[in-house]
Amino acid sequence: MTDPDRFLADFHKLRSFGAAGVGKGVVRPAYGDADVGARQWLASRMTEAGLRVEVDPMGNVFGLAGAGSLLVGSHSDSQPEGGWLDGALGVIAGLELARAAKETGGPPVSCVSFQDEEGRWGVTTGSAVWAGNIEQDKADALTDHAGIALGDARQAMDTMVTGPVDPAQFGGFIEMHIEQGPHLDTTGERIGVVTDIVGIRDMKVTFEGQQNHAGTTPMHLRRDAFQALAAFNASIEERFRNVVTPRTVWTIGHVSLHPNASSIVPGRAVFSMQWRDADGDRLKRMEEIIRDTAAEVADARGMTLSFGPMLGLEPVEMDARLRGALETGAEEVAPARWRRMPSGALHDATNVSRLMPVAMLFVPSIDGISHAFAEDTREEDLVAGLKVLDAAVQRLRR
Ligand code: HGY
Ligand code: MN
Ligand code: MN
Repeated sequence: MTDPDRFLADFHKLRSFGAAGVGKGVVRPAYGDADVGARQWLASRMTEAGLRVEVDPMGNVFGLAGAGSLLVGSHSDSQPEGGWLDGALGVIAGLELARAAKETGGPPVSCVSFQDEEGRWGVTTGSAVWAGNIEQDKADALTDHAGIALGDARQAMDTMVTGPVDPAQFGGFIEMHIEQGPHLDTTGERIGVVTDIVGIRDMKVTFEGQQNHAGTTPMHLRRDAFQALAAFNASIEERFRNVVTPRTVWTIGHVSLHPNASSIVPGRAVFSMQWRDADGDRLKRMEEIIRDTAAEVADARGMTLSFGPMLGLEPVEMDARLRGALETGAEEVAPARWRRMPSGALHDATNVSRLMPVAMLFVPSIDGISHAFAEDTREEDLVAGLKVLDAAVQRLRR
């Protein structure tokens, strides 16, 4: 039997690595001291639970229970400003299920914490490399916003690495997560069983103009990289209108202006362009609009334009058998207070679906807030999610 108190205690302990900000905030970016410290602690908890710890070259930490086991987990790195639940929930739930299975002699459960799910270097990088969605040498060449290469950063975990971890030993993967959106909180439902996960595209765009004096350069002679970015943004909002649906999202979340000073016409703007949708064709159409619009803006304003590597993941559907077990578990634990729903956030399950059947369940996010210090969920809902997962694992054994 899983132990809710032990589960919650481990959860609060994990939060102490990188605890920050008000409330239950966490700053635990991939390969930083807090992240590596958390992974060392997780490995020790897995060992205490009788699991065999293996760590692959990316720093994905596995607690192994043997051939044919179900893999349960998520990620323990965070956004630059994150909450205590994103990823951590699935990791600690996996640890508790694996531990309970060892204690009771139940069906074997292995657990995992994937590395860099939050994409300091890309999109769900640790599971992407493990699943073969991106080759290790290509991933190693990616740089974060500070210019640090993944290949250098991952050396922070070298002492923990044991070698490649064979995916063939797992019968399937289940990831529990917070919803990170408003739907369950708004309806008062307690569990979401995921039907599918959207696809994503993400790339850096650079406009290079002419750095110059902000007092003496006449407006008509400027080649202002910020103004190019502003014009690009206004134009894509307009051009996307006939292409997108209410579920389509796009974000310019990171902007770097050079040299970023009040009295200098900016010479360079580097920004992230990310878009998500459940339809691969629509993602492609949006890419065309982005590339064409950027080229037109660059042309009209005398800019040099360049694009970084485009990273992406395709939309994926959840496995019917695993999903059915979660649905039955949800009805047992929260009768008539659960729903089927798509995921607008990306998850490690997308990558793992290349290797084995996958499924996911959600618990509510208070006020729908995530990727922020204010992220939270009622503890009774965290425990309800654990119980659904437990019920599903028992059912899958039969
Ligand atoms: O951005 C995402 O969807 C995820 O939290 N990495
Ligand atoms: Mn997450
Ligand atoms: Mn996240």
